[in-house]
Amino acid sequence: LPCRRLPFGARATHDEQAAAKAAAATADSGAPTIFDKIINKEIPSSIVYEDEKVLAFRDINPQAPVHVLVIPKVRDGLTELAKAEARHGEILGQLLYAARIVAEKEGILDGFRVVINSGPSACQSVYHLHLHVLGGRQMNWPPG
Ligand code: TR5
Repeated sequence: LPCRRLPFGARATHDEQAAAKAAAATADSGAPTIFDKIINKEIPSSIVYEDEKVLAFRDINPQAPVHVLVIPKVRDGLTELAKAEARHGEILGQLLYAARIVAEKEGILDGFRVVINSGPSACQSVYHLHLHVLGGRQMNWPPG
């Protein structure tokens, strides 16, 4: 099935569903992504948190009042979570802890969601592993 992407709060119209169907699901090619340019500051982003290993910046198409992406500065084969190996354990833990730091900075420690889309069936669109940190509104379950 095609990956449906809707603006926050919107319901799919017939046209939007048709457009979503027309858009082929992206697959993991291993090519550099737009996130490399964000890491290198070649294109601007709204940085929320940064340390030696991790960068967190606001999603350009927010799905909640708070929507921050947390990424490893070095991709090291982590195009998607499906590609994770035992050697990635340390950076995976650092990313998850950075998500908690972001939630605290954004004032949403009382309730927030961390999402990783892995692969076309999960609507992953950028193949550089990233955690979505979402909050600032009631998050519903199940996700779409
Ligand atoms: O769909 P997945 O889970 O792969 O998440 C990728 C996320 O990257 C989406 O939520 C996009 O909105 C977000 N994204 C894409 C671009 C971008 C961005 N967030 C911040 N800045 C961005 N720039 C400058 N360019 C993008 N193409």
